[in-house]
Amino acid sequence: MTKRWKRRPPGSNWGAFGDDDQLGRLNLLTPQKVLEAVQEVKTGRVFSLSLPLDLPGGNVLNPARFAPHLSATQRDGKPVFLHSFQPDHNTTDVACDDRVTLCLQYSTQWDSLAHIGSHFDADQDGVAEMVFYNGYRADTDFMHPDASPDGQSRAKRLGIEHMARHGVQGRAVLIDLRHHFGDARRRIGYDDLMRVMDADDIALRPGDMLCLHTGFADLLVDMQGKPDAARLENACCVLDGFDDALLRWIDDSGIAALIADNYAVEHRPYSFKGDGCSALLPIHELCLFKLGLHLGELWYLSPLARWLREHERHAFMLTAPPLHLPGAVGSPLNPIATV
Ligand code: UVW
Repeated sequence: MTKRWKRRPPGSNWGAFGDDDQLGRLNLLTPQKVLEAVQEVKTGRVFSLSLPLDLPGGNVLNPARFAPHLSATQRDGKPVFLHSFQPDHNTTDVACDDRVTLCLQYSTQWDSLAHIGSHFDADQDGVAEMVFYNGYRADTDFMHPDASPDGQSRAKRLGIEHMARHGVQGRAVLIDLRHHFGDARRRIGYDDLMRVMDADDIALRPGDMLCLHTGFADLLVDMQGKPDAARLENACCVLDGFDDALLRWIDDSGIAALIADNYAVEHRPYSFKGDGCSALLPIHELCLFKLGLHLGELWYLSPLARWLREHERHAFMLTAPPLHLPGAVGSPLNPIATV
């Protein structure tokens, strides 16, 4: 396939991993990185980094996303739940069988590279089109629900299945912003991040996955499914997407994935910058659209952060595959840290 663009966005790496690449920076998760991760396993202890998927609870964080709805499958019009297969024939089996309606980005999640694109003139015809990482286009590479006979939507390219097939395992590093800045809302720019990394003597290597601990998911756990919107809007660290030095650092650091325990990694809602057309979510734009860098959100990092600090460590092995659900633009997951 020849490349899909004539002009790539400034600061993007389109083409760096091949014209047809759909993995982006996950290409940096090589067998070598898995071996490096294994070196970080000293005790064999594991941490589950997922919230229960019915948290945050309600839909105050995002009005379009609802808590999962579980129900039983049906057989002959009856729920298969506490179901006796053949009550008249002296069989002993009792069965439960269920299904779920699940907003894939409701709780602990990966954003695939199909999650956020941009209006950008990649084909240089003078008109901005909807385009995604590596030049994949809305008109040919996505199925809009209005254009599908049964109302389904689908990313025909860049869906979460590429991440699932590659597998997600490697060395990860946790930066404990909560320890340094507490639970009040603070926009973290390059200077803050460098100060914390210096203070905690954190060295990142190319191909590492970076986890930012802010304490936000811990607050959600404390709120027990009844999130306090006013409190959460002003809670915990978020990255400052309008700090150009921070954006440059994210690129230069060579990280393979960027993960946080807060709602969107970066601060939101933003107001427009006021100097022309710009992205509302600049870190999403940089990572998903320009660099092919997957974002993890609402991970539950607090117990791991505590343990790492107690043991004067910051690196661990991370195993974090998404669901293998072809065409999905995001996925819940149960990431595992091994220390
Ligand atoms: C949006 O809400 C657009 O995305 P995310 O969940 O990645 O912040």
